[in-house]
Amino acid sequence: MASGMLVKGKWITEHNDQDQNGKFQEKPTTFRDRITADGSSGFKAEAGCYHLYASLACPWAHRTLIMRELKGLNAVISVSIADIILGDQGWSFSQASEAMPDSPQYLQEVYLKADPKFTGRVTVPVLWDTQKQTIVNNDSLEIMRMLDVEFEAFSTQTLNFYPHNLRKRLIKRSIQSFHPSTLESIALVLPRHKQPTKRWSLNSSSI
Ligand SMILES: N[C@@H](CCC(=O)N[C@@H](CS)C(=O)NCC(=O)O)C(=O)O
Repeated sequence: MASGMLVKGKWITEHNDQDQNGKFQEKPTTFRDRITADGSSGFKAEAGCYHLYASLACPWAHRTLIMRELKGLNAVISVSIADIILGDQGWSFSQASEAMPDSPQYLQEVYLKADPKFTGRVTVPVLWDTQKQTIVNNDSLEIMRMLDVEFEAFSTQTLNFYPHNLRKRLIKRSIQSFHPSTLESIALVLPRHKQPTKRWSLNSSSI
Protein backbone atom coordinates (compact mmCIF):
# COMPACT_ATOMS: atom_id res chain seq x y z
CA MET A 1 0.00 0.00 0.00
CA ALA A 2 1.37 3.41 -0.97
CA SER A 3 1.78 6.14 1.57
CA GLY A 4 1.34 9.79 0.74
CA MET A 5 0.31 13.10 2.19
CA LEU A 6 -0.10 16.75 1.30
CA VAL A 7 2.64 19.21 2.22
CA LYS A 8 1.77 22.87 1.62
CA GLY A 9 -0.72 21.78 -1.00
CA LYS A 10 1.62 19.37 -2.84
CA TRP A 11 1.17 15.60 -2.81
CA ILE A 12 4.26 13.73 -1.68
CA THR A 13 4.62 9.98 -1.46
CA GLU A 14 7.71 9.79 0.73
CA HIS A 15 6.96 10.35 4.37
CA ASN A 16 7.43 8.54 7.59
CA ASP A 17 4.79 8.15 10.28
CA GLN A 18 7.35 7.05 12.85
CA ASP A 19 9.58 8.96 15.21
CA GLN A 20 13.27 8.14 15.77
CA ASN A 21 12.29 5.26 18.09
CA GLY A 22 9.94 3.74 15.52
CA LYS A 23 6.81 4.93 17.29
CA PHE A 24 3.82 5.99 15.23
CA GLN A 25 3.44 9.78 15.19
CA GLU A 26 -0.23 10.53 15.45
CA LYS A 27 -1.43 13.50 13.40
CA PRO A 28 -4.09 15.72 14.91
CA THR A 29 -7.48 15.80 13.23
CA THR A 30 -7.39 18.91 11.11
CA PHE A 31 -10.91 20.12 10.38
CA ARG A 32 -12.96 20.57 13.53
CA ASP A 33 -15.93 22.76 12.65
CA ARG A 34 -19.38 21.78 13.87
CA ILE A 35 -22.78 21.58 12.31
CA THR A 36 -25.47 22.65 14.77
CA ALA A 37 -29.24 22.31 14.63
CA ASP A 38 -29.70 26.09 14.94
CA GLY A 39 -26.77 27.08 12.72
CA SER A 40 -25.09 29.08 15.50
CA SER A 41 -21.74 27.49 14.61
CA GLY A 42 -21.93 28.81 11.04
CA PHE A 43 -22.94 25.38 9.71
CA LYS A 44 -26.67 24.65 9.99
CA ALA A 45 -28.08 21.14 9.87
CA GLU A 46 -30.03 20.97 6.64
CA ALA A 47 -31.13 18.29 4.21
CA GLY A 48 -29.16 18.02 0.97
CA CYS A 49 -26.40 20.35 2.12
CA TYR A 50 -23.71 17.94 3.32
CA HIS A 51 -21.79 15.07 1.71
CA LEU A 52 -19.84 12.32 3.42
CA TYR A 53 -16.66 10.89 1.86
CA ALA A 54 -15.98 7.48 3.35
CA SER A 55 -14.29 4.14 2.77
CA LEU A 56 -15.62 0.74 3.67
CA ALA A 57 -12.03 -0.28 4.40
CA CYS A 58 -11.66 2.25 7.22
CA PRO A 59 -13.23 1.46 10.59
CA TRP A 60 -13.48 5.15 11.48
CA ALA A 61 -15.21 6.09 8.26
CA HIS A 62 -17.35 2.99 8.51
CA ARG A 63 -18.79 4.03 11.86
CA THR A 64 -20.03 7.31 10.39
CA LEU A 65 -21.84 5.31 7.68
CA ILE A 66 -23.39 3.11 10.35
CA MET A 67 -24.64 6.17 12.24
CA ARG A 68 -26.10 7.68 9.04
CA GLU A 69 -27.96 4.44 8.40
CA LEU A 70 -29.19 3.97 11.98
CA LYS A 71 -30.49 7.53 12.18
CA GLY A 72 -32.28 7.21 8.84
CA LEU A 73 -30.32 10.08 7.28
CA ASN A 74 -29.59 8.48 3.91
CA ALA A 75 -31.81 10.92 2.06
CA VAL A 76 -30.42 13.87 4.02
CA ILE A 77 -26.66 13.36 3.72
CA SER A 78 -25.24 11.99 0.47
CA VAL A 79 -22.20 9.73 0.33
CA SER A 80 -19.20 8.88 -1.86
CA ILE A 81 -17.47 5.58 -1.16
CA ALA A 82 -13.78 5.46 -2.01
CA ASP A 83 -12.17 2.62 -3.91
CA ILE A 84 -11.22 -0.13 -1.52
CA ILE A 85 -7.43 0.19 -2.03
CA LEU A 86 -5.50 3.22 -0.82
CA GLY A 87 -3.40 4.03 -3.90
CA ASP A 88 -0.36 6.16 -4.77
CA GLN A 89 -2.49 9.29 -4.79
CA GLY A 90 -4.40 8.39 -1.63
CA TRP A 91 -8.11 7.58 -1.57
CA SER A 92 -9.70 7.56 -5.03
CA PHE A 93 -13.24 7.46 -6.40
CA SER A 94 -13.77 5.53 -9.60
CA GLN A 95 -17.54 5.68 -9.25
CA ALA A 96 -19.02 9.17 -9.42
CA SER A 97 -21.68 9.95 -6.86
CA GLU A 98 -25.01 11.05 -8.35
CA ALA A 99 -25.31 13.64 -5.60
CA MET A 100 -21.98 15.24 -6.53
CA PRO A 101 -21.87 16.39 -10.15
CA ASP A 102 -18.24 17.53 -9.73
CA SER A 103 -17.11 14.30 -8.04
CA PRO A 104 -13.40 14.33 -7.35
CA GLN A 105 -11.10 11.63 -8.67
CA TYR A 106 -9.02 11.75 -5.50
CA LEU A 107 -9.84 12.76 -1.96
CA GLN A 108 -6.80 15.05 -1.93
CA GLU A 109 -8.77 17.34 -4.32
CA VAL A 110 -11.41 17.77 -1.63
CA TYR A 111 -8.79 18.74 0.95
CA LEU A 112 -7.17 21.16 -1.48
CA LYS A 113 -10.49 22.82 -2.26
CA ALA A 114 -10.96 23.41 1.45
CA ASP A 115 -7.37 24.53 1.96
CA PRO A 116 -5.07 24.94 -1.08
CA LYS A 117 -2.02 24.97 1.23
CA PHE A 118 -3.10 21.98 3.31
CA THR A 119 -0.40 19.99 5.08
CA GLY A 120 -1.30 16.63 6.55
CA ARG A 121 -2.71 13.21 5.90
CA VAL A 122 -5.69 12.94 3.58
CA THR A 123 -7.99 10.76 5.61
CA VAL A 124 -11.56 9.50 5.54
CA PRO A 125 -14.15 10.23 6.78
CA VAL A 126 -14.72 13.77 5.53
CA LEU A 127 -17.91 15.75 5.98
CA TRP A 128 -18.20 18.26 3.14
CA ASP A 129 -20.41 21.35 2.95
CA THR A 130 -21.74 21.42 -0.63
CA GLN A 131 -22.83 25.06 -0.38
CA LYS A 132 -19.83 26.62 1.32
CA GLN A 133 -17.58 24.20 -0.65
CA THR A 134 -15.44 23.35 2.33
CA ILE A 135 -14.69 20.56 4.77
CA VAL A 136 -16.66 20.87 7.97
CA ASN A 137 -15.00 18.08 9.89
CA ASN A 138 -12.85 14.98 9.32
CA ASP A 139 -13.08 13.34 12.72
CA SER A 140 -15.25 10.24 12.77
CA LEU A 141 -16.48 10.56 16.34
CA GLU A 142 -17.40 14.22 15.95
CA ILE A 143 -19.17 13.46 12.68
CA MET A 144 -21.13 10.67 14.38
CA ARG A 145 -22.18 12.99 17.19
CA MET A 146 -23.35 15.64 14.73
CA LEU A 147 -25.41 13.13 12.75
CA ASP A 148 -26.90 11.79 15.95
CA VAL A 149 -27.60 15.01 17.86
CA GLU A 150 -27.71 17.95 15.43
CA PHE A 151 -29.66 16.26 12.63
CA GLU A 152 -32.34 15.00 15.02
CA ALA A 153 -35.06 17.00 13.22
CA PHE A 154 -34.31 15.12 9.99
CA SER A 155 -33.95 11.65 11.47
CA THR A 156 -36.55 9.06 10.53
CA GLN A 157 -35.62 7.06 13.64
CA THR A 158 -36.21 7.71 17.32
CA LEU A 159 -32.88 6.22 18.39
CA ASN A 160 -30.59 8.45 20.45
CA PHE A 161 -26.98 7.33 20.81
CA TYR A 162 -25.84 10.18 23.06
CA PRO A 163 -28.42 10.59 25.83
CA HIS A 164 -27.59 13.26 28.41
CA ASN A 165 -27.57 10.86 31.36
CA LEU A 166 -24.99 8.57 29.71
CA ARG A 167 -22.64 11.11 28.13
CA LYS A 168 -19.82 10.79 30.69
CA ARG A 169 -19.87 7.00 30.41
CA LEU A 170 -19.96 7.13 26.63
CA ILE A 171 -16.91 9.39 26.49
CA LYS A 172 -15.04 7.01 28.82
CA ARG A 173 -16.09 4.06 26.68
CA SER A 174 -14.79 5.78 23.54
CA ILE A 175 -11.37 6.06 25.15
CA GLN A 176 -11.44 2.39 26.14
CA SER A 177 -12.33 1.33 22.60
CA PHE A 178 -8.85 2.45 21.58
CA HIS A 179 -7.49 -0.51 23.53
CA PRO A 180 -4.25 -2.04 22.15
CA SER A 181 -6.02 -5.29 21.27
CA THR A 182 -8.39 -3.39 18.95
CA LEU A 183 -5.42 -1.70 17.37
CA GLU A 184 -3.56 -4.99 16.97
CA SER A 185 -6.43 -6.24 14.81
CA ILE A 186 -6.18 -3.11 12.71
CA ALA A 187 -2.41 -3.62 12.46
CA LEU A 188 -2.97 -6.89 10.60
CA VAL A 189 -4.19 -4.96 7.58
CA LEU A 190 -1.76 -2.06 7.81
CA PRO A 191 1.73 -1.98 6.30
CA ARG A 192 4.54 -2.35 8.81
CA HIS A 193 5.41 1.34 9.02
CA LYS A 194 1.77 2.23 9.81
CA GLN A 195 1.26 -0.26 12.60
CA PRO A 196 -0.14 1.30 15.75
CA THR A 197 1.72 1.57 19.01
CA LYS A 198 0.59 1.94 22.61
CA ARG A 199 1.22 5.68 22.40
CA TRP A 200 -1.24 5.91 19.55
CA SER A 201 -3.82 3.91 21.44
CA LEU A 202 -3.58 5.82 24.69
CA ASN A 203 -3.30 9.34 23.36
CA SER A 204 -5.73 9.25 20.47
CA SER A 205 -7.72 12.44 20.08
CA SER A 206 -10.64 10.49 18.60
CA ILE A 207 -12.76 10.26 21.68
N1 LIG B 1 -9.00 10.48 13.51
C1 LIG B 1 -9.57 10.03 12.33
C2 LIG B 1 -8.79 8.83 11.77
C3 LIG B 1 -9.21 8.51 10.37
C4 LIG B 1 -8.15 7.65 9.68
O1 LIG B 1 -7.07 7.39 10.24
N2 LIG B 1 -8.48 7.22 8.47
C5 LIG B 1 -7.52 6.41 7.72
C6 LIG B 1 -8.18 5.12 7.19
S1 LIG B 1 -8.69 4.03 8.49
C7 LIG B 1 -7.07 7.14 6.46
O2 LIG B 1 -7.86 7.72 5.77
N3 LIG B 1 -5.78 7.07 6.18
C8 LIG B 1 -5.22 7.61 4.96
C9 LIG B 1 -3.76 7.93 5.11
O3 LIG B 1 -3.26 7.81 6.22
O4 LIG B 1 -3.15 8.29 4.13
C10 LIG B 1 -11.03 9.68 12.56
O5 LIG B 1 -11.37 9.05 13.57
O6 LIG B 1 -11.85 10.07 11.73
